[in-house]
Amino acid sequence: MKVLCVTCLTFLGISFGHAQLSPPVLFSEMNGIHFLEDGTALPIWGYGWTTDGFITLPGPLLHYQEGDDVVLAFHNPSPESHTIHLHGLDVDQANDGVPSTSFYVASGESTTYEFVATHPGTFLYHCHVTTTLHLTMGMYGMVLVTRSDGAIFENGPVVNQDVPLLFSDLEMATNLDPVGSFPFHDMRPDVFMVNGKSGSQLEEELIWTSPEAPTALRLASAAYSRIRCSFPSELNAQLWMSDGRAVPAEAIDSLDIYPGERFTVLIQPDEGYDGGFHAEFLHMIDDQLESTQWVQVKDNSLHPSNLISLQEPSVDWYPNPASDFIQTEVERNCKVWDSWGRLMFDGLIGADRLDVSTWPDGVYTSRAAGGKVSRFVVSH
Ligand SMILES: [Cu+2]
Repeated sequence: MKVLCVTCLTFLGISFGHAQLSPPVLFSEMNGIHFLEDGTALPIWGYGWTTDGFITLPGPLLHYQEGDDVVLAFHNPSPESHTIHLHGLDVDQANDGVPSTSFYVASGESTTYEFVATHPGTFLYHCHVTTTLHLTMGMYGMVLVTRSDGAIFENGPVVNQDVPLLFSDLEMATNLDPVGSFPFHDMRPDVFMVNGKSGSQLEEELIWTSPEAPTALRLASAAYSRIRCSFPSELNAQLWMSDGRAVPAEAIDSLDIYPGERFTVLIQPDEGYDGGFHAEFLHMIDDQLESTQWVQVKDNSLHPSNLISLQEPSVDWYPNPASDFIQTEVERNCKVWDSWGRLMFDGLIGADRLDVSTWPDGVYTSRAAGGKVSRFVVSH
């Protein structure tokens, strides 16, 4: 199978024929800026796409399909050595990014990490050079491996969306002075984040759910704290996967996530639900509650742009797979995202077919104005 991550290249208006297909390149830098809730600009190290040109906290989501032959290209123009450790993925030793057993990517060097995405699930990646420091400076992100049929694993439950939630924390003093950082066992994080956001910034991460199909929360922690999620009963939360493998499903009202752990929790609140859940950050040594972050969850019938959402059928695309053009039977407004969650189209589909001839091969997700989700495949 082809690597899906070439989709990001379309945002530069670049389209590649098969012969010229090249993987997108992740790069590392040590001169990034991350804005805290109060507007403070904090220095970070981290990863970004060379096509974007900047690093982010957390690093970009690496999203693959089960079975993909992944080629992850990595360039390190930063002044120090880094790696990409594929945390939890079944990769061979040469590709696992632990420098002592594989290799460093020194300043100015490039490499490719290659592996097969054998198991669907939630994973992490992070730099494995002086790990404690490089990780707390921001060198981490999530890897998500999904299936094209929407099931979270073979014969598992089908979900209508995946919501990555990556927990992390940092200590401002360390980021402001990484060279002079003190013994790490004394470290006391003072910024607590979900997808790099805290407090009011988290309003951007609001989760819209549908009562008709579960939403998969892809939970992972790169934090120094222990994370405790408390799920109200109205969310009907069920634990289905742990560390990239299926576990016997069970209803849960809370979940502890230790550093490096990943879980898949399905939620399916009723129509009209308007709430969310707490994520508490507890210090690993003295168990003190350091911070509580709030993740909002609303039923999509409450969406302001959503008038008769739940009565709207999903968008039926044809032909599917498509190579040149794709269209719908009924004229409707919809949005289309690629597998990286980037908006590919936003508008009215009907008499005018959608030209996908330059879109890279892959699975695309569409959502009608009504909020229903459907998927189609582009294959050339
Ligand atoms: Cu590093």
